[in-house]
Amino acid sequence: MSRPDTHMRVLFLQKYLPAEMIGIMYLSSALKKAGHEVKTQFLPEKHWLDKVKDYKPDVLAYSITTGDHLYYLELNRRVKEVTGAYSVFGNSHATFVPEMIEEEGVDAVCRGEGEYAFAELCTKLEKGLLLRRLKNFWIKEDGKIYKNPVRPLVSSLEELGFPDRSVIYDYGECYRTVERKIFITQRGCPNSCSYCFHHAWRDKVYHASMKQYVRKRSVDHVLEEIKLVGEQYPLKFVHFLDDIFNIKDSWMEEFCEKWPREINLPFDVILRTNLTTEKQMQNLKKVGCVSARLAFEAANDQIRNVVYRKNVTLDDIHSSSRHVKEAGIRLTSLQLLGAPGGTLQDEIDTLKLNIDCKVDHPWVSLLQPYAMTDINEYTKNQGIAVDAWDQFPEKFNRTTTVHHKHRKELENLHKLFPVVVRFPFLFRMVPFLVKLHFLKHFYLVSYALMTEYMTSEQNQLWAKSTGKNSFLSIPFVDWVRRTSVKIVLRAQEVFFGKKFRKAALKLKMSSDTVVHADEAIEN
Ligand code: B12
Repeated sequence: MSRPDTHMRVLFLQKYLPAEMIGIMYLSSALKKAGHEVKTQFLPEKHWLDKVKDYKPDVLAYSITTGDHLYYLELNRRVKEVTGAYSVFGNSHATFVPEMIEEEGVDAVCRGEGEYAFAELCTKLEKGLLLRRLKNFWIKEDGKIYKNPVRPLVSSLEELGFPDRSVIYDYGECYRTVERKIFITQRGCPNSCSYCFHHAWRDKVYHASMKQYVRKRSVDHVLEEIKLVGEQYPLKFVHFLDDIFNIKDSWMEEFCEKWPREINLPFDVILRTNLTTEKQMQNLKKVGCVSARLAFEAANDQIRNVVYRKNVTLDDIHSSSRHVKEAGIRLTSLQLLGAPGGTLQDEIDTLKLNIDCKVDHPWVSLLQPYAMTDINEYTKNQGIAVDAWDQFPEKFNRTTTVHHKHRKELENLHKLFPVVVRFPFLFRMVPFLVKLHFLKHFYLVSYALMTEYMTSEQNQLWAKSTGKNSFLSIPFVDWVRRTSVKIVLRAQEVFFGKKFRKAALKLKMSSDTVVHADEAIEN
């Protein structure tokens, strides 16, 4: 398999997603530093298998989340058959369900952070050394499975250098050409929300302290990366995808002081409600923040703080929303419907909370109790969770894998949610409307159209902030254009197969300003 005079050729096989993959970029950077060659093959793409064969990879790499793991396992079997290469899986699903090592075709499963682990694996493979004691890996060798502990977390993110964007941008044209790019300034989170991966990653995989787990890059390091990316690629809008951008007040102050001088581009952020202050919002607005996301999750205190362990008050939600709105920043909220033990009225209260907070763009998900999270144990103990990860949907915003008495009403409410936030006069009818199950397709269409319209509003904001506002960015015009193109592409996809999927994604990349958004009509 390995050529005597050379390094390993690593090939990431990756589905097109609505945003570029920072994890793969970091891995590529570490692999290249260790002397290996790295490439990404995006899917679906014409003649992709021929391209894979031409590259002659030594190592096949997959970055997988729960819901798309079956797709990648099947893909790997197919590619392994024709290349005979060594296969390595990483990311959340691999970390939390390492038992996937038992699957046919899987050679190694990486748990946790992969930079040093993956580079070491490739170097050992190249030298023909034993792999069985390699930290972070559950690994097959000589017909046996070895389960190794993780190495310590990376202590300073800066020692990793910048993520290697070329590994994505060179092979995924739509990621390179889009002028809105993702940046991540930290790893870890000090909170223990029961539905999120952080507490499981921190306490159950790493057994790490808060200090070890929560790491933030310096403002200068972040700004330097953005500057470099701007020199090499089209960049007009910065999308900070940190789980909590305002985690450290002093960092925020330094950021707001340096940003206009050094970068001066519009950007958006995700904030935590109980850390969001009026002063912060005024400062963020001044330096170019146009949109902010706040996670509400649920209006009911018991659900939000006991079941979800969010640890924020209703007052925090109201005041942070007010600060965002008063600063003139577009407010997006996130909620997680379908909490175990919640009643339909609890969900309706969350809808009301969004109306009261005058949310511009509500994002609504249905709870998925992912592996190793505490909410998973909770739902399992109550006997209301599905027990097989293979039943998880690829996206968390359509159906729930938790059983509820009022499941159908819940799914209707999910579809009505953005419509009612926008047209609050409908609110009083909601308890009645959710029971009209024969209207569920109508609700789905209204949901799709409403979320598309909200995305068009977001697009206009983006166009205005980057000086590209025109007749075409008027929300109604953008909405008609994108919706009709999507309908045509969707129809072509249904009738002529997957080859139109890439065109649909390209449209999404070029016109949406949001990621993690409900993929409306494309679903
Ligand atoms: C950006 C992001 C996205 C982006 C890009 C996703 C991507 N694949 O990179 C978009 C918007 C497309 C997205 C979509 C979704 N996401 Co998302 N996303 C994130 C987010 C906020 C940051 C990811 C990131 O870049 N982290 C920084 C990098 C450096 O870390 P990393 O990606 O974990 O990679 C490291 C390790 O995991 C490992 N590693 C990763 N891949 C590999 C591969 C190999 C071979 C090896 C050896 C190691 C390795 O090494 C990397 C470097 O240390 C995370 C939450 C978070 N804070 O991490 C959620 C998260 C990954 N998303 C999540 C979910 C649920 C989704 C969706 C299902 C949501 C939906 N639409 O319904 C989809 C699924 C899409 C998909 N198929 O991947 C969950 C996954 C839970 C799970 N158990 O699987 C997370 C953990 C959020 C959460 N709070 O629970 N997401």
